[in-house]
Amino acid sequence: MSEKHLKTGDSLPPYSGKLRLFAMRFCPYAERSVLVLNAKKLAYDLVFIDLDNKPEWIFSFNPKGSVPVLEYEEGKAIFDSTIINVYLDEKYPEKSLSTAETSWAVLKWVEKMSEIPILCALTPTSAETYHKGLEILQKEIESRGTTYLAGDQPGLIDYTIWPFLERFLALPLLGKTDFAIDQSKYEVLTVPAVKSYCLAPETHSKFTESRVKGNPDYNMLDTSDVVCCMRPRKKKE
Ligand SMILES: N[C@@H](CCC(=O)N[C@@H](CS)C(=O)NCC(=O)O)C(=O)O
Repeated sequence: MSEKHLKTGDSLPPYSGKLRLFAMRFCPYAERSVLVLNAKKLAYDLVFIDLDNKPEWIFSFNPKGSVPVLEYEEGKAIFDSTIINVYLDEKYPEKSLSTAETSWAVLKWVEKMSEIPILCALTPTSAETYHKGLEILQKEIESRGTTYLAGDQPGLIDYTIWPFLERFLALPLLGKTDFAIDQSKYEVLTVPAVKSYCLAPETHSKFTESRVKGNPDYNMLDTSDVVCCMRPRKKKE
């Protein structure tokens, strides 16, 4: 899988017949859908796009030009991570990730937490909201005696919140130690679907720094020695 982000003028890679997800490597919403594709062990192609210089064809899949977008049949696409994930879970029910257990209160908190701008624009108030939400989710898990929000196995709700937890781990590296979370509190870190795509806090902070400077380094994983999923990556020859 190439980590290179396609940009304006680049052509659309040929459709292989598999599901195809258009994403940006550092986008938490796109990550939600990658995690669900992985958890359901579906075959798919992943195409990254440069959000500052978008390839023209992305608008034919999503007029908003945002990611993630799922091309589920050639030329047919849906967008928005929540919609994509519900679609995938219903279309491929073999390993169902939804659960009737999740309470409305938890769903509301997850929604609230997902709206919080992280890394680049976190404020003390939004960090406080996030921590409160995390506490409520943790209490819910404890009161039900399960490992995850969805039960003994992670489900849609866990994959929906995970990308935000992952990014919170990078806060100390960006000088925001007070806002950091205790990762030992949340078991989803040990799940294979998460492990194979998650990025180390160092990687998130490096990308964020480039973004704050106004020049997001979308292709940094293609060219540098940054740590991905705790594994050192080789420099390209
Ligand atoms: N509600 C959407 C949010 C998606 C979103 O905001 N994605 C960002 C990237 S992280 C994006 O594509 N922004 C549009 C842009 O940068 O032009 C979802 O859950 O999929």
